[in-house]
Amino acid sequence: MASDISSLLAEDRPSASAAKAARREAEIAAFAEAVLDGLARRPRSIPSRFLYDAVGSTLFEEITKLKEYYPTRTETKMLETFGAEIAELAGDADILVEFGSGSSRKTSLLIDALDALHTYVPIDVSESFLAEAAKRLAAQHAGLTVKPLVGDFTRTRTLIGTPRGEKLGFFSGSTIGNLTHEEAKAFLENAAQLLGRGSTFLIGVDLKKSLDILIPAYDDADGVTAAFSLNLLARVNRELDGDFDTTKFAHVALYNADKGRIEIYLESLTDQKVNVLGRGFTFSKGERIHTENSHKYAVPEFQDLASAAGWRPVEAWTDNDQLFSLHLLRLD
Ligand code: AVJ
Repeated sequence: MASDISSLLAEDRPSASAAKAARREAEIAAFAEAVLDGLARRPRSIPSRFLYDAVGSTLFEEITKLKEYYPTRTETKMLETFGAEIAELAGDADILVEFGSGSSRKTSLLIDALDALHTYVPIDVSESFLAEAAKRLAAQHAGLTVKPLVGDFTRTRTLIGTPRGEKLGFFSGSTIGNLTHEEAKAFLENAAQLLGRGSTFLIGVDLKKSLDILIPAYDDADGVTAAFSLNLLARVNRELDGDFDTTKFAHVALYNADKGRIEIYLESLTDQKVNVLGRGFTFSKGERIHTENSHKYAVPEFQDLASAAGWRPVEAWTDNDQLFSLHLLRLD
């Protein structure tokens, strides 16, 4: 098993570290383009995927432990409760393909429930996260072959190096909520290509609910979510020679009922000018940068979207408080 993940762990190999440096450089260039572009546009926006650098990923881990943030703990509990049922409906899946190597706790619960499983393929852009997750899961599940794939799972077109067999896809945490309906449909179509006919797909999707629950989940009392958002500006300062004063921006989370989504913004608290890579950007007081969407779906709404992308809804589970849903889809 060690040999399966060794390519990721061999950071001392010159070719591996050169490739890693090249990837890091490409990621900074992509960040630069997104920021310069996004700040020049109206309304201003920066894609949410840039929230997850090392600091952002650590802060997101903290978010998942907040009392206000129900999705992670609810979904974990649902995997405990419905694991056996999910495994039964997923047939004898022997390969688990995870989109974004999420919390290994959730993945572990699913792996435990799947008797015939022999291979686990996590796909993630973050090489270090991937190596960590791969190592932990390989250690926890004797006999499981782990074959990590570095890449953007919305763009991954083939599962290189993956053996033949019945595949189960797993996309947890309502990460699909970051995508617009159109993007989510394109993602589901791409996943269908990747997983192939006869495969099944388990997706965690956050439900529409009362704003009394929803808003605090994205604007907690301790300000952890605010710190997570503001880290995007700190990242600009770190990587793009920016001079954002993070005390002069506020985290704003609101629910757009028309679009069925939480929208997150960074709002300028004053008239100010900010420099990024030698370019000046002026903000007037109250002006916002859109940084994230988190779409919420009623069960039939998500089933319609999945069907439009070619997947057949097999089963949908919800928790007793109707906070979160797990959808099992099949590609006939
Ligand atoms: C990682 C996209 C699932 O939308 O709930 C949480 C991101 N942002 N708090 C979500 C997030 C602020 C999270 N997802």
